[in-house]
Amino acid sequence: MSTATQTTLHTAREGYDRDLRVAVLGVGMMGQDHARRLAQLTKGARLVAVSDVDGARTDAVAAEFGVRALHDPVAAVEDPEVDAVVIATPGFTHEGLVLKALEAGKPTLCEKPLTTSPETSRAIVEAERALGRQLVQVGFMRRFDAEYERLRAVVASQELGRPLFLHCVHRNATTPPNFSSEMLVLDSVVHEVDAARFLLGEEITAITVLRPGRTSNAPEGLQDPQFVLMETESGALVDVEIFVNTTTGYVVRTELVAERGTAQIGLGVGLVQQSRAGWGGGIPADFKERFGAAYDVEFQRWVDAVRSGAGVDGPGVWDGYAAAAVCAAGVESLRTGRRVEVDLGARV
Ligand code: ISE
Repeated sequence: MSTATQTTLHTAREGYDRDLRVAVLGVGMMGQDHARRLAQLTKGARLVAVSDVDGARTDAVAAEFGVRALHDPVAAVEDPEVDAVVIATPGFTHEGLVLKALEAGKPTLCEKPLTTSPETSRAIVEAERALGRQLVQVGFMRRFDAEYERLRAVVASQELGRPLFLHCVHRNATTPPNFSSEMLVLDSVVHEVDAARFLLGEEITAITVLRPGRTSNAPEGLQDPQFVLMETESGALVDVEIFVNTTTGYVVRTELVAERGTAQIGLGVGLVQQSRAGWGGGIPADFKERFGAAYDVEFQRWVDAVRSGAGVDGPGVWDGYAAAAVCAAGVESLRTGRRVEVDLGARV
């Protein structure tokens, strides 16, 4: 590449021929994981700053990676030495930060949820549309998992015929403090919503959330497990067992039932060991372990897309909006016990 070309490739629209300078906003558990990924693994990217409402945590993580500590996340978005941002702050802060990033023309990888309501997510869809180019990718990492990609290819090839059911299992060992019954839908089932849309290539039109008997392992007042039934445009049904205090480990499994066969992912049959103690394998402790490789691929493809000027390579703001709309309907169903229809309105 000539020197003249090199000096022109330095904006989000044109792309970058040098390492992308990335700031991570929010360095709790997930943000720290992403900061490490950017600092140590992702090619073509350089972690340059971190920011968190917790000043001491910002300073500690910044020192660990030898990068700048920026205590104001908005200043981090606007910083001229930051090319792109990863948003891993709590969901309620996403709307303001994503809008700022759009205003500043900064490519953004925003952890799910895009925002906490369909209305605010829709406003972001419209703001990006007004800008005339894609700048925001949403962190639905399962789309980068090899098993999900294979299952999607099976559906797309139509070799098993029309999809009739997706049976999904989503189990966590425990929940963090203050995890509410609504969060089973907003924080956990949201992944199944996006995965179903990704696998089937269609929108969800209605959702019903049922309250089965509670496990005694769940904290007082938490409706755990829940059973979710979603309907799609083509008439396929997606059911989800969401159970987040199993005490055992992290299990995410999906079975497609189609006209001429079935296909399953997430069986977790990695290493099977035999010894005097018996035979068997391990269960991942959490999503960082189960989807670690998917996060790595997600970040690499995002950085490559931003450097090439494409902006995103994966789920965009429409996907974030659709998931927010289905989950809001799910929360309504959880509260009322009724089936709730989802109307996304016209695609913009
Ligand atoms: C968590 O926030 C995640 O995003 C995980 O992928 C999900 O499995 C878990 O249930 C959520 O709490």
